[in-house]
Amino acid sequence: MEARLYVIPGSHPSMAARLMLETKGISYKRTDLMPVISKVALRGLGFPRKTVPALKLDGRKIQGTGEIARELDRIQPEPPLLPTDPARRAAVEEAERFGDEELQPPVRAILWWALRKDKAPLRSYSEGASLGIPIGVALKTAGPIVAASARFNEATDDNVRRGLAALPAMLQKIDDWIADGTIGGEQPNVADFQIAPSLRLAMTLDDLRPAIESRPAGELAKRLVPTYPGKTPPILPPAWLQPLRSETAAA
Ligand SMILES: N[C@@H](CCC(=O)N[C@@H](CS)C(=O)NCC(=O)O)C(=O)O
Repeated sequence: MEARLYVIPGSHPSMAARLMLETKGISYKRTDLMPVISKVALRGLGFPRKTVPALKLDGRKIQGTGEIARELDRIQPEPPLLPTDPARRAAVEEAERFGDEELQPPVRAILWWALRKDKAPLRSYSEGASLGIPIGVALKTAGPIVAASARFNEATDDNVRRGLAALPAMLQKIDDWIADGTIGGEQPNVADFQIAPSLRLAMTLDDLRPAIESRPAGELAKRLVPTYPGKTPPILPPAWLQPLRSETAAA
């Protein structure tokens, strides 16, 4: 089987796809793409949409974490990413949907907001990546890419404030799913792999890590994704972090 995964360094859904391939024991090659340029590259490669992760599997093109998970279960059923029991599958799919649609976007917006304010941490997110050009050159030309990514991902002040305010309830939801066994089991499922990388990416921001790392959600993220590239020193306005401060105090 020939597998090649197209990713953006530091991208949380890309990390989800990497973990899914690894848990299945499927060996694959990886192509690292720069954000924004990735959109053109993926269309040029014949993928129907413009986002990573995108997987070429024996010439077939599979795109998006959800599609990739289902295709991997089809070609390699063990260990399963989706449970077969209907009630359990519905619970896992709801947690997966939440991770994909509700958790991924604010984490992405918060990070691009921070990188637009200060591009210096960008280098840390490219650790271990191979972009086809020297990393120093890539970073020197990163200004327009960061600006465009912040725009595409709606990294406005209002949106980021809303995302930060919503985070405590999202973390509680994840802790509750861990407590009731929907996620956090010995054998990770599709929702574990969807949620943990987003938490892990959020934890690369010094502003967010204290509110996440010591609760069950943070423990799960560290267990499933022991290392994650990137580190952003404190940058968010303290007033915006107020909703998370009370979380840290309660933890
Ligand atoms: N919900 C989709 C999201 C995919 C997505 O939005 N990926 C981002 C990277 S995290 C992307 O490709 N963005 C294009 C860009 O940054 O230029 C999934 O889980 O596959």
